[in-house]
Amino acid sequence: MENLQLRSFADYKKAYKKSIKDPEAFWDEVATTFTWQQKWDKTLEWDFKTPEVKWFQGGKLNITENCLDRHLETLGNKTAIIWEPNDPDEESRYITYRQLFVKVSHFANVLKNNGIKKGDRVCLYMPMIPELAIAMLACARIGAVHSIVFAGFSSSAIARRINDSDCKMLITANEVYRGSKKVNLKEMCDKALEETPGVETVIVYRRTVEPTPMKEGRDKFWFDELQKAEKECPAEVMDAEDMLFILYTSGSTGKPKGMVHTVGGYMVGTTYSFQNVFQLEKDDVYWCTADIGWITGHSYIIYGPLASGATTVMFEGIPSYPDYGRFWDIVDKIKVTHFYTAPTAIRSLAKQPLNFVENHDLSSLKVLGSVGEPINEEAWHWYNDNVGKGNCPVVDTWWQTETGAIMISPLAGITPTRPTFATLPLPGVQPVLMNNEGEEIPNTTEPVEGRLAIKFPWPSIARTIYGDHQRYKDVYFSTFENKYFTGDGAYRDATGNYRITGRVDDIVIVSGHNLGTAAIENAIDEHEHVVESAVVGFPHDVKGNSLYAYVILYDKVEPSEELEKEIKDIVSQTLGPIAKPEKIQFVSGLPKTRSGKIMRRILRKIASNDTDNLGDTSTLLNPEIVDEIMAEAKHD
Ligand code: 6R9
Repeated sequence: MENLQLRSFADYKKAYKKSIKDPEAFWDEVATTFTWQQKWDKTLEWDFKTPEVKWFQGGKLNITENCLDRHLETLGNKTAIIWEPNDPDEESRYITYRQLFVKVSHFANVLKNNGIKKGDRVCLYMPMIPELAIAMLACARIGAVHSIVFAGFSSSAIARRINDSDCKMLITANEVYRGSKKVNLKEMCDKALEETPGVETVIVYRRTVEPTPMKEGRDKFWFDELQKAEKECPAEVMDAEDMLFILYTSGSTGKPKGMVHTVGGYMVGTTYSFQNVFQLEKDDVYWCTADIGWITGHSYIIYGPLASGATTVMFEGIPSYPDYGRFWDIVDKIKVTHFYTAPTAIRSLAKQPLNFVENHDLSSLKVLGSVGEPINEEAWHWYNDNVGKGNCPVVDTWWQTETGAIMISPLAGITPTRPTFATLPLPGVQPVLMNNEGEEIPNTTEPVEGRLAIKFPWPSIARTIYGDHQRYKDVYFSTFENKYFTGDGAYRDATGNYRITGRVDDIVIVSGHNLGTAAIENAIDEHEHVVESAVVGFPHDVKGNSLYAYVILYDKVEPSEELEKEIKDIVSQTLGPIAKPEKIQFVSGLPKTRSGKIMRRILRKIASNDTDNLGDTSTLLNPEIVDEIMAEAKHD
């Protein structure tokens, strides 16, 4: 495997320049370092109007040959995955590249034996155990499309996602450990399966010994199926533009968006960015604490690290169990060199006494990463000073489910860092800031602020929204002509460094989870006593943001604490506990524009207790409502 790593800031600048001048030649050279069964004949075809993006057309490959087979000769005995269980007294698991190759091939035959073929969609609802990695790679091995649903989502969220992409199979575990709790995943699945007629088979991995009710003919145990399956499985020949996976992300209408990633470009983008941002050396131990249910886990626990032949850590538990020193305990125990986590985790750990950090030897650490939301100055310094001891570059990596790979980030040890700045675009990434008139803000040495867009395709961009190409066009390519719109705002300083300021649409990021306010409003509106609701985010010192719901009740219904609880429960059941509003205010009306749109800007300011400058309310249909809402607002 050839190394893709840039080694100096001069290297970076040279590569960046080349990638802009001749993107095709640049990515051609990167892509050549991978294993292809047949070389592509067209590097790029694109049109942001249609929109259509195709990379490496005519190329044939299988991503698992790049993540597994090609390492066997030189890295067969190297540890691919280190698994750390929820309970520190349970044994860790070390899986070498060769063992992983065998397990993936074996399980791929289980999929085949159960009727799964290339192109079929398979839903994975699993805890953070190696079998999740095995199942996803097994899908990729035979060309089936995995759709991983985060194992904290509710049954109706699972059902919606299964039906949206018509999954034929569901893979799950009977139970999952999460801190001191045990959650019954199979029960959640059974409830979801009442509404998913398309699912023919359910494969259940036994994580615990508890008895698990199984439905005859439909449900099968992982272990039993393995007994019946052959061990060897040739990799399916895939076109570069064949689908690799679908991953759902929140949208600003109620329906989640099934982002589609394809094999070739995604592999090239995640691997190139992984190697350059993190700058791993041969024996390093890399740990990304994300859940594989999110894009960060897909790209930077599994595909990027494995395609690079790295040792990647999977952690089943939570940062606070058995105590707030757990992360540092693991770093110390397995000598983690690269640690990648989210600002919300950093903030929650920073609130604890420092001895949780200081009791552990963190001298193995070389690089620290951050992802998921803007990292505030205080959290950045706490991380840098107490975890990195001032010796580890902090890479603040900005990207999205839709971008597949890191887009703006320092390269560790190479790009000068600056607290709260994601700094500079990776080679191949062409960001632009747009003003309120929809024009590009010129690249001068003036500091500027605007909406962040990208003006040229990169290999790992999502190709469409599953089953809804029009929505893909509307959401990402209609705000600015000929540009991909990220939904984020950003500031650019005099030296071209970017700082992401946050979402400018109706997505709120709570503890690193993207939540569409529309989906939460739809859930609240399901309550029989609710007429209408509006949900906004407000700043929270650990979670980044919290949710505030304004709710209008039917006449004659009295607001009560019980009703508040029922509303929270309904959200929890429909979307999962992470979407539960922290505050609910019953109101008699919502501020609306003359065209009937809720003025969220005002509601956001009231929720944030920042009402000195509410802006112009004169265009409202019902300006009097603002004073009423302000008078009864809930502030701590
Ligand atoms: C990878 C991931 C995407 C949204 C994105 C932005 C926010 C992610 C960030 C960041 C500031 C960073 N975001 N990384 N904001 N600095 N380093 O998180 O994907 O779950 O799709 O979220 O997260 O708002 O638009 P996803």
